[in-house]
Amino acid sequence: MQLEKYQVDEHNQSLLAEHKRRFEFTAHGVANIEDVLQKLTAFQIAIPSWALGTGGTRFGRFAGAGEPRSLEEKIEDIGLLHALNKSSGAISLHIPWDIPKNADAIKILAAQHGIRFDAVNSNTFQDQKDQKHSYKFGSLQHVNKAVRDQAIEHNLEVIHYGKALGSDSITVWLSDGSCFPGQLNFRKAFQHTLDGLQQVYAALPDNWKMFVEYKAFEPNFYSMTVGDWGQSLLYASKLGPKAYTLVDLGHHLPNANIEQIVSLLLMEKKLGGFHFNDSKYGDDDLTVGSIRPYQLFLIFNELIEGMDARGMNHATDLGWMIDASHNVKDPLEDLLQSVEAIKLAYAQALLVNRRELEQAQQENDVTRAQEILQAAYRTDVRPLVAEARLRAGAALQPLTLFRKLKVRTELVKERGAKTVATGL
Ligand code: RM4
Ligand code: MN
Ligand code: MN
Repeated sequence: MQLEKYQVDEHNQSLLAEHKRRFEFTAHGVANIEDVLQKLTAFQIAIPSWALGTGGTRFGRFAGAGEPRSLEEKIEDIGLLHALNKSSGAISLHIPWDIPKNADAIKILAAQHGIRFDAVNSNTFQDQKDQKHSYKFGSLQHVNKAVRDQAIEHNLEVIHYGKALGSDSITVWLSDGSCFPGQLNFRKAFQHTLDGLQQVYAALPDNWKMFVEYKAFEPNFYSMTVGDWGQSLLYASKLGPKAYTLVDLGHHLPNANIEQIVSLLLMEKKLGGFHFNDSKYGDDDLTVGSIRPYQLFLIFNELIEGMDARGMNHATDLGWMIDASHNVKDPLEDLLQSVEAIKLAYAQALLVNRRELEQAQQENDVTRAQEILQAAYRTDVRPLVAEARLRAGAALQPLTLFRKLKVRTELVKERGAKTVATGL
């Protein structure tokens, strides 16, 4: 299914008068409105290839209908999202769930939808059919060199696929760790992992980055070999300037101060990218902004502060990706909601009066500091994000239009009701 421009235009026309009223009301109070709108338009969020189908838990998976059956159909799905919001102009591939068999054809298809290739992801947390050695007891950390070599080889293959598609980064998330005390020699596990990552790092093309993603627990429940930002930073520092820490919002212990982590990583020039999602308990992979929108705003507040301090480009200097799982909602609707939540938090953070905040901090005026942050957070920025979309040729209300055009029904007609996408 392809969205036609006239469909977006008709939708926008019907909402335009009301939108203008609301936009002018909010814009009135924003001194640098054009700058804010331009930044919002430039900000793109990569969609993970593994999140276009219905996800599951270890208890079961309730497949949706009309799920993409191939990488081509996944790209078409992201094309639909991007046509609706002009904010999802990138895809992040997970190998081997989505192997581009004909890279040139895939590249052309993506370009037709205005989509580029973001970080490629390796997978050494599952055993694949015909795989020689098992990852049951880890991959890069493994006591057996043959297993480690196999995992290194896989990462090199992922880089190879990424190169063919014009990607410029690899995300390595390892499920390595241990489930019971005594199972693992922590020091040896770290050294093996470092050695493996060094070999992968050595194969990176000059313009590439490597993102080392950490996670506090699961699937290993006693220790994780890249368990927190300290360990990730240690690897990234030892690896070299092309290696960075990747922050996945769901990968922390409860109540971790993620905004502080972000601020310090940025200061150290070691923050590379983000996996957005939301959670109540752990790696819940829920819709961004559905549980803790204020925390998301505070994270963006530190991102902007830290990036501006270093003169970084908000849109291009870090990797912005969603990493979510859609167990009960339509994946495309869920992704539209997530992208919207990210943009709202970004817009709110752009409204923070930084000069006044700095002054309040200097004067230890704690009350004023809170007022400044919350004044920005409590601004209804939905009309600003909608205006940025309108100017980019997207829909004023992507979700409304998605439902009005019965996109999922169309996809079911094309693909059938019993389709299952690759992924978790
Ligand atoms: C992990 C982690 C990785 C993702 C896999 C599917 O928990 O978040 O980024 O690639 O899940
Ligand atoms: Mn992740
Ligand atoms: Mn995760």
